[in-house]
Amino acid sequence: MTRLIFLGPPGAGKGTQAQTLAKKLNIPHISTGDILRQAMKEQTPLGIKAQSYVDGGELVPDQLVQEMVQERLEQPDIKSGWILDGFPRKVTQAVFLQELLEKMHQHGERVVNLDAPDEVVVARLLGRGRKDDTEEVIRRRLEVYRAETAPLIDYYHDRQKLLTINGNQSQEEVTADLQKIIAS
Ligand code: B4P
Repeated sequence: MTRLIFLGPPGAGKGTQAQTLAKKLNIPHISTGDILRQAMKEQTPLGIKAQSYVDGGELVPDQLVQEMVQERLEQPDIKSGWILDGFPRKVTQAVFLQELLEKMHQHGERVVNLDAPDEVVVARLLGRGRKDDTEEVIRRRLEVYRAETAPLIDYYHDRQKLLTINGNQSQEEVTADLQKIIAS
């Protein structure tokens, strides 16, 4: 049973790899960024509340994201495994997730830390050009990553759940490393 969390700075390849792997393993890819972007596009109450945070490169408040993730993890398709991409992004979210997974008997997850240097991720994101991919917003997302998300590396390392992969390789090389590490 594959239950994976993807961690890493913006642009490290979380979304890219999570999507590829989920397809290969035929399990759901749950991306909080994608769910938020869809909600913003449809102008749902969640999307309206989230918009200014995402546009500014800030994290959306925990309660909104946590409710969204809980709702998604309560769908029947997660029984065969899942990949969480972009959640948790803070220690408070990680604690919430751990309690939720234990309650749902869905624990045993592993955490993939996908890393790449700042210059590489900035160049990738500028090349993609999403609305929140301007240089100023990318710099803010990196600051938020270092302050809020990077502490999760120690958090999961201490719990013996952490696997680290070099994201500064071609997409195919990263996928190959991922498949090796998951199989081991
Ligand atoms: P996300 O959608 O999660 O965006 P991201 O961190 O920028 O990474 P993404 O997964 O999209 O990019 P990837 O590295 O795959 O979050 C967006 C916003 O939503 C956040 O800023 C926040 O506001 C909000 N949010 C989401 N989750 C939240 C949470 N839990 N709590 C609070 N707020 C939350 O790819 C980037 C680019 O690199 C692509 O163009 C790709 O093609 C390219 N690329 C990937 N791998 C490559 C490789 N190996 N070589 C070359 N290019 C590569």
